[in-house]
Amino acid sequence: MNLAQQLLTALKAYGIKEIFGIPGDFALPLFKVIEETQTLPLYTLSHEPAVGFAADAAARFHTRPSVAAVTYGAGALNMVNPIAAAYAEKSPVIVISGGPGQADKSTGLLVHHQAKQLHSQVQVYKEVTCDQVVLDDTAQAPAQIARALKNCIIESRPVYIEVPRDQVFEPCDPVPVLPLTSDCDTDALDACTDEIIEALGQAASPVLMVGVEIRRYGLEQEVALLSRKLGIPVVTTFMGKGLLAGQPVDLRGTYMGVAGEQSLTQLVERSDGLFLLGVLLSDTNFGISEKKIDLRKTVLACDGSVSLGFHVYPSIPLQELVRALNDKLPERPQLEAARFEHPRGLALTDEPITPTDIATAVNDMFHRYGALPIASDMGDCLFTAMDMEYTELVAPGYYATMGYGVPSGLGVQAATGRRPLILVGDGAFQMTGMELLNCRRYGWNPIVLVFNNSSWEMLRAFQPESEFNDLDRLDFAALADALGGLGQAVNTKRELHAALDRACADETCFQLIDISLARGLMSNTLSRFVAGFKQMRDG
Ligand code: S1T
Ligand code: MG
Repeated sequence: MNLAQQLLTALKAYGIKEIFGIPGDFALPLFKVIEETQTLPLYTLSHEPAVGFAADAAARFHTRPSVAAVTYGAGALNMVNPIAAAYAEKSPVIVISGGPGQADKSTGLLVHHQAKQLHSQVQVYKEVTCDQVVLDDTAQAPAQIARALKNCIIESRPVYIEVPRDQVFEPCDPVPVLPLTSDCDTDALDACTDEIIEALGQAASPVLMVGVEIRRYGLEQEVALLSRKLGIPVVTTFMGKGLLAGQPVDLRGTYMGVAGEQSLTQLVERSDGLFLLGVLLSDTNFGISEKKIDLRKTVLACDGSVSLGFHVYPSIPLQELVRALNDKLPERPQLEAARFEHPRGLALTDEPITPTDIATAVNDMFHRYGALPIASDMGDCLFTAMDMEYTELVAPGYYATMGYGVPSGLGVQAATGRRPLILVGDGAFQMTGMELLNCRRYGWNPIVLVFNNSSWEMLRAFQPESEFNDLDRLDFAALADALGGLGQAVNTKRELHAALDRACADETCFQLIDISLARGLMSNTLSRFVAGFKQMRDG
C-alpha cells in the first residue's frame, strides 16, 4: 500500500469517522486516494474556515478526532483560526495538508501558495497544534503518523500532518496502533487522590465544578458517579453547560459569576473546597467572578496535571484521576436527577420578539417534537442558549470566534446523522452562513435560527457610541431559498411559533428562520454579563 492508503487506514484504525476538506493542486493526489478508496467519507465545503469548524464539532461529538484536509498555503493558512479555536477548547482535530514535493523545492523559484519560506506553514501550525509531522520520508512515516494520532487523542488537541504531493503514491509500511494510555506515576496518583479526598473531607462547603475536559475524554458517567460518591453539589462552567444534564447528581446549574444566579455564584465563590475537574481557567469561565476564586483552597485537575493550593502533581491524566478516586470512595445512595426551570409557554401574540422569546419558543418546540443538538455561533445567540433546555451543545464558549455556528451544525449532522438546531447572529451568518449551500448535496437539513438585529449587538453593548455596529438589515429568508433551503421571516411571537412548527414538519431541506430583533435588545444572560463586566471594570 502507498502512503496515503496507510494514512487513511490508520485514521480509521484510531477511530476517526470522517474527513472534511477542500482540495488544491498540492492535495489533489491525496484527495484522489481519499475518494477512490472510500476508506472514510469525504465532505467538501466551500471555504476552509468551515472545514475546520465542522471537523471541530464532529470531534466534540465523537469524543474522538475528526479530520480537516486542505491544500498547502491558501487552504491551510485560511484555516488557522478554527484550529486555534480547537486548540483553545481542546477539540482533537487532525489537520492534513498537502505540501510541496522535492521537485517544487529544487526549482529555485518561489512556489505558489508559499508565504515567507516553504516551511512557514508548519511553523504557523506549531502555535495551534500539539504535534506536527511532515511525511517527506516514507520510512519514517508510519511512526510519525502513529505518534501524531496518539498525541491528538491523549491531549485532545489538534495535530498537523503535512503530506508532500510527491510522497502520496510511494510504498509505505502499515502505521502501528499505539496504546492510547499516557504515563501516570501510580504512587503520585495514590498520594494525589488521598490528598484530594482529605481536603474535600475537611472543607465545610466543598463544591465540584466540571468543565469541557469531562466531555472531551468521554468521562460524564464516571464523573456523575464520582460526584455522588463525594456527596457534594456540582456546577458546570459556562463552557461546560449541559454536562451531567439528566444524570442523577446534585447538579445546581452553570456558574457564570455576576451574570449567574446569585445563590449559585455564592455557593461557588464562598466554597472552602472548590474541586475544578476538567475546567479551563479562562476568562469566560471566571472572568466575571464576583469574588476571585481562592486558588489556595482549590483543587484544579486539567491538562493532565493536578494542583492543590500551591503544589502540583504533574502527569495525572484526568481519566486515571477519576477512576482512582471512584475506586477509593465508598458508594452513596442514589440521587434524583436535578430539574431546572427554563422559560416555557411563549405567548402567541403579535408583539415583537426578544432573545428570551427565542429560548422560550425553542423550549416549547423541544417539548413538542423532542430536543435537537444545538450548534451555536458567538454572539447573543450563545447567551440566549443558556436559557434553553439542556441538550448537547457545541459552541466557541471560550475562544469566542464568530463563524462557528453554521459549519459546526453541518459537522454535527455529518458526524451523528441527527438534525441540528443552529443559532447564529446576522453578523456571524455573513461570515460562514453561505456554507448552507452544501446541505442539498449531502442531504443535511438543519434548522437555522438567525438572530437578525442588523447589528454587532455584543459590541454595541460595550461601546454603544460606535456607529460601525449598525449593519444592513438583510433578507436572510430570501437568501435561504437561493441556497437550496426554505426561508421564513418572522416579526412576532406568533409568527415565530408557527415558523418553528413548519420547520420541524419539513425535513426535506434546511430550514432558515430569519428572526427580526430590535437593536439594543439583549438576552437575560448577556445583560447580566455586560452589567457584571462594567461593574468590575468601573469598580
Ligand atoms: N471576528 C470574529 C471571527 N470573531 C469575533 N468574536 C469578533 C470578530 C469580535 C466580535 C464579538 S461579538 C461580535 C464581534 C464582531 C458581533 C457579533 O454580531 P452578530 O453575529 O450579529 O451577533 P450579535 O448581534 O448577537 O452580537 C466578540 C465579543 O469577540
Ligand atoms: Mg447581530
